[in-house]
Order: sequence, then structure tokens, then C-alpha cells
Amino acid sequence: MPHRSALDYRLTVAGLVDQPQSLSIADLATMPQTALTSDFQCVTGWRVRQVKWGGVRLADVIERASPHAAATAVHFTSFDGRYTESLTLEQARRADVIVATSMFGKPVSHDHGGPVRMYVAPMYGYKSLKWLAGIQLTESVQVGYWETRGYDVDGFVGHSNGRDDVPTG
Ligand SMILES: Nc1nc2c(c(=O)[nH]1)N[C@H]1C(S)=C(S)[C@@H](COP(=O)(O)O)O[C@H]1N2
Ligand SMILES: [Mo]
Repeated sequence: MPHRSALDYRLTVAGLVDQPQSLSIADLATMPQTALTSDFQCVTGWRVRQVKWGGVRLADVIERASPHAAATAVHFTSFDGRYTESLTLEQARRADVIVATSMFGKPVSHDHGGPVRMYVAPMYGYKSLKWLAGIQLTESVQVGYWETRGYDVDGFVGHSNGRDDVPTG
């Protein structure tokens, strides 16, 4: 499992964009910062209440790259070399979908997907890709690691298990 230090780290934004990006942590720090506190829920049943995240809105990262009109989805890759995820562009533009650089006021640790990971608040944990390396704008949704193994592509909390258990806060 590769590590990336805060200094080594680069986030690439490519695919159907006019302005491909290679963003350092310092670049991300110059963008408008956002904070978000929400329950973190894995689809297998565990939940961590009220986790505080900080970072930048995915919407702002995407805008910075000037996406083409033909782009309708976003694909995420991890520097673990295996895991992938996706969102529709509409989901990606929600205010509660962030490129997270901090957790509980500290840099995101390696174990939690640092230095930079996704945090997709309204969806199950598997949608929140850790060790974020790249974001590609695509013509259509390219399903991710777990979705090729049967998980819902639209992983909204409460959807897969048919229960009304949307976390509060
Ligand atoms: N790259 C990568 N991201 C990942 C995973 C993974 O195995 N690899 N697991 C997912 C799942 S199923 C969950 S529940 C969360 C767990 O995040 P945590 O380790 O910070 O609790 O990360 C998600 N992101
Ligand atoms: Mo999970």
C-alpha cells in the first residue's frame, strides 16, 4: 500500500475538461474551504456518529478544470491502485460532497485515506474513496470497485437496505 506525504501529493483532474489540473495540498488550501459534520455509515452496518470533515467542495475542484458540456459523470481513482468510484455530475455538485483534507481538525491520516480522500456525506461509506489520486470527467458513469460486485451505484444511505435510517446531523 503506497503512502503519499502532504508534500508528494498531487490530485489530477482530467478527462472531458478544458483545463486539466494537478493540485498540491497547497493548491487545495488556496481554494474556498468547507466543513461538514455528519454520521459515517458503512453499508455493512457500522456507523460513526458526527465525524467532522474539512476540505473543498468537489464542485469547486471540477469547475476549476472547466468541464466539457458532454461530461455527465465523475470517476475517481485511488493511489492504492485498485479502488475506484463514481458519481453522476449532478451528485458530484452537491454541497455535501467534498474532497476532504482534514478529519476532526487534523490532516486526514493514512489509515483514513489521507492525505486526501473523498467524503460523500449522503451515501454509504463505500462511495467515499480513500487515497484519492485522480478525478476524471466522463461521458457516462463508469461503475466503481464495489458496484462491479453488486453494490448500488447510487449509494444513498437508506436505499440499499430499504430502511429509513438516514443519519441525522
Ligand atoms: N481506496 C479505498 N477507498 C475506500 C475503501 C477501500 O477499501 N479502498 N473502502 C470504502 C468503505 S467500504 C468504507 S466503509 C470507507 C471506510 O472509511 P474509513 O476507513 O475512514 O473508516 O472507505 C471507503 N473507501
Ligand atoms: Mo464499507
